[in-house]
Amino acid sequence: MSVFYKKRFAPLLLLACTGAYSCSSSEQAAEETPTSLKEAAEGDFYIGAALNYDQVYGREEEAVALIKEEFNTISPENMLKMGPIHPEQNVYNFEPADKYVAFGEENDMFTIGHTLVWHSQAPDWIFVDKEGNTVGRDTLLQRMEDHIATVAGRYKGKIDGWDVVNEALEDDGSLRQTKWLEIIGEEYLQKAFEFAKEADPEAELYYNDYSLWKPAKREAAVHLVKNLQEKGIQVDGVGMQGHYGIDYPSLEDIEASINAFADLGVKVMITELDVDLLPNPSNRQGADIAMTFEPQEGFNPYAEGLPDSVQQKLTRRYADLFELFHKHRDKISRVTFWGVADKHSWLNDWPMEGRRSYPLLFDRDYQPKPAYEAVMEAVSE
Ligand code: 9MR
Repeated sequence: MSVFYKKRFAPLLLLACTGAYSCSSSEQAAEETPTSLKEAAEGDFYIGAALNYDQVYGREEEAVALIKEEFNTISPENMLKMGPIHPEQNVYNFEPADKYVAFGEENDMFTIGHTLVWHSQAPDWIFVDKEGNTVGRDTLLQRMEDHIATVAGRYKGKIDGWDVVNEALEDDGSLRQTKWLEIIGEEYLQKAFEFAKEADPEAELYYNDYSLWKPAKREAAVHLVKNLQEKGIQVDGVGMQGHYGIDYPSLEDIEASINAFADLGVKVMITELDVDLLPNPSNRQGADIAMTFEPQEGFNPYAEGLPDSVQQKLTRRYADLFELFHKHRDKISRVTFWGVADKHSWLNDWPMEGRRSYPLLFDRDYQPKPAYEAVMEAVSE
């Protein structure tokens, strides 16, 4: 019996097994069959999704129902980033973030904060003075501290884990040349973690990045975390953003990184998971949002729907990924999808606008895809 079949019919069997009726062993087995992703992975890792504005405002009922049913951890896709929440020096836009955090609390979910320090979506004001000149090191450190104290402080005890620093590395393993690095120097990494610890001593603190399966980037992330640990800085986990393709990266590369980060004694998390199966306009891999392309003919091949053969490839890919995650369930604390249903995925517009993308487990009508079933099977083993 397929998992999806059992998911739909388990409640009926459960009903039939109560009262005067006794159950056969297959009926009993169906009773124990998990009926959601979170239930299937219970005891192994949390399973989550990133929420968008409509979802936290309750404007997308079908998605909200799925989130409550399937997931036990949530991430904010955009509302806690520095630009949206702190658009001007003395202006904070807390409302969407408050709603997000309240949703997590009401539904008893492991609630993630994303993200305190990132080069992208940092508001322009933060790096310049009133005359538009680049600020000095002390000023930027002060602003960073104020931001972290205000935002992480506001959600103290409510946000369970923070992506403290996001995407500080280039794919070749060098430190990304950002304003944070340019103005403060390498110490900005340490400071971000220190300020976060001060703002909420109980929250878990993470380093989060994409393409951490690449050997050079893996080594660099290990070095980065080790460096912080040697300075006595608390780092609780590494988030491996899972912006993967249908045929890259290899499972071996992902596995090597899971092992390398676990060897540091920190939690490993698969964050931002989605599988892109649309044609690749360049050789790009990863999630550098600055890398975009003008729409071109031939690059939106599944505008009318996904052929069965491609659906099957996606299903196989998800099965392979989750078999790997299941194998390493002693190291992995959380797997979070970057979105709920295909409809709203950022991959409909990146790296090329207006495409029809199919990267998640739920289709545009919020129905589970065959890949959902494959994931249920893989984590239920
Ligand atoms: O999914 C997010 C998209 O809606 C935003 O426009 C974009 C720019 O802020 O960020 C996307 O999320 C990114 C995440 O915050 C960090 N890793 C890469 C993700 C995909 O770009």
